[in-house]
Amino acid sequence: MSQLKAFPKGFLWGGATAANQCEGAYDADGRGLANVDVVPIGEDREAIITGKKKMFDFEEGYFYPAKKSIDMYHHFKEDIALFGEMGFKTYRLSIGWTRIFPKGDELEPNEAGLQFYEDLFKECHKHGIEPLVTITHFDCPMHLIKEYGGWRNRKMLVFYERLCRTLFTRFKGLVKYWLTFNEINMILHAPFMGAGLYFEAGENQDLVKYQAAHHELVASAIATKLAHEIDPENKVGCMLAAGQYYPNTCHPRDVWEGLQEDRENYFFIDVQSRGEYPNYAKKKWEKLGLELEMTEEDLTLLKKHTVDFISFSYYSSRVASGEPDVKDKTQGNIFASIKNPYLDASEWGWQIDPLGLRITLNTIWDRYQKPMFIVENGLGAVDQPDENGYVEDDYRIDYLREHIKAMNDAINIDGVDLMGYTTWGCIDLVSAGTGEMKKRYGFIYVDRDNQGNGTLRRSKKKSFDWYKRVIASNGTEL
Ligand code: P53
Repeated sequence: MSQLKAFPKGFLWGGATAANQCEGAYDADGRGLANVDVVPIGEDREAIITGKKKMFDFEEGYFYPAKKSIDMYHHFKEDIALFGEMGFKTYRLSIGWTRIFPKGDELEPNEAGLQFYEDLFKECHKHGIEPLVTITHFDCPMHLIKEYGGWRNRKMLVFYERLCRTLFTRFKGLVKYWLTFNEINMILHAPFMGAGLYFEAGENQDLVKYQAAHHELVASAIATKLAHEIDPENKVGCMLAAGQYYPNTCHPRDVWEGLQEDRENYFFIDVQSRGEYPNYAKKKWEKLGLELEMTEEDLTLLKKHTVDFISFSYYSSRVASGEPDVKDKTQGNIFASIKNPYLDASEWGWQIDPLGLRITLNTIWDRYQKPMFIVENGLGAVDQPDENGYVEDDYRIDYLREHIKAMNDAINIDGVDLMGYTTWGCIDLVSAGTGEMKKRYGFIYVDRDNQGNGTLRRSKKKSFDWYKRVIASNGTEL
């Protein structure tokens, strides 16, 4: 055990989940179908989440893990009590859009869906936990995809605004931290899962993706505006899938490539945080011959309603090469990256780099000077439970300890402003990338396998008590 300087007073320790990866109950109480429901486990998954293979409904011969997930819809009291026992200060969760608006374009919300989240937020407060709410974590109502083409359509602004107004009004006083879009840059890498985009043959995919991104960015600004109007206490954040690119060598060509790759991700945050499209983006569209549709009013909204804080997920750093023949890519991640020979990797090939987190924190801080929030970090691993469901997950503890130390260095040595830390999948849940249950991140084990077998029983892993002590000591006992 090492002694460290404490984290700032009021630091928001906790854990994170996403609706479709844990709630299950996909058709309960009037919930409508969403893109995240119809992505099956198995070899077609990647083609589906990237918008190459069409899957707009459940089909024979596939298993859809999100239908039931870990059924948190019916277990949330038990689960939140366990988070409370660990001493969580915050719990990041997302709203299932189709629980509130089953089709997406209705004028009136579904009361049962609102009541579910109201009960859930009240349960959080009962345990002294501040909810941190992602408005959309990859989900888009299927009806909006079939009728309007998802985020490619400008009408989405109206539907999203209605969702936000409903949430901010109904949950005023219960929720004050909001994230507009989970991993907004994922639209470029997983366009169907991230934004309900399916591509027709021969279509200019770049144009569709950037037009959809523009709609999301304006929607995010509208949400920020509304959140502040409805309750000045509200704090709104953007959310980036982060991870610094390193050049593969010190060849300037590789450094240049790394800069380009980083910009592809920071592009979104540049807009949400600084309020303007960066020149490099405009030049890129010009070069690709993309003419995006945007109004003066859009640009004013972007300029005026920038975010209060910057949140991001961090699992790994990445490597870029400007040399066309370098193809040694890591696996298991829709973000392309070259292998870094200095790093170990998880069982899914995600490279482990705690110093990369410190580098990423400093880079984002230097770029924006806004408070930051790490809202996802963790190790997806295979766990071996004993007959009581106990797992000795020292590998997970090691991963988290090193990342928490890196955060501590960034705060106490480098002086970045970090509000909080929520580990990903604080309770085991369905993997977004692969659809597996076997890829576990939790402090709490859930008895369920890739095929959907299991009792759903919850049990504490070794990391449960470890994280409890980390929080109780405000990060000094690791
Ligand atoms: P899984 C890829 C790269 C970075 C973040 O991922 C990613 C992904 C998607 O696989 O997504 C985030 O479950 C996302 C979560 C997701 C988590 O990372 O594939 O916000 O929904 O579960 C971990 O191991």
